[in-house]
Amino acid sequence: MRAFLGLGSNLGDRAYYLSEAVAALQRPTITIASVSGIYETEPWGVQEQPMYWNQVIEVETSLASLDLLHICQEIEQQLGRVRKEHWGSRTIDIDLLIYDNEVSESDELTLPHPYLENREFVLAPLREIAPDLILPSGRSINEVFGEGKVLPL
Ligand code: PH2
Ligand code: MG
Ligand code: MG
Repeated sequence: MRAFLGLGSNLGDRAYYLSEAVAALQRPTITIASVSGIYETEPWGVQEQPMYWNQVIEVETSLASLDLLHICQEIEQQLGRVRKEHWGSRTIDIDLLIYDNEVSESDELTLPHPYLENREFVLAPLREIAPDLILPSGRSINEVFGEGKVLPL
């Protein structure tokens, strides 16, 4: 299956956490198909926190969506993520944005990611690596712009 993952970091060495997350995702069941550039982005939601660095990657995986989610969560743990405030600062966040055409609303996982089309910090890197993508709303990624300033590094 093809999936897109959103990576974000706004605590500590942001470049280190992003590159460690990409490296840790590489395993027999997950192939990294493309990696966007890094974008410096203003915090979305809770504004009083440091600037984020965000990146989106495309993966090809034999894992079911929940298994992929659990691997993302394990990697967040390994990279020192501490969950405090909702939408608060974090060393690394790995979100499952899109998993094939799967639509789900379980307690654990909502697919596609509920704020995908509102967040420019997700849309800009996604547009870079998947310019032909049709978003869950049925619109082309090239005609949808979210909120928040983003600056390619
Ligand atoms: N993640 C959030 C909340 N706000 N803002 C930016 N710019 N980048 C993020 O990755 C981000 C955010 C919750 O996951
Ligand atoms: Mg997130
Ligand atoms: Mg998350």
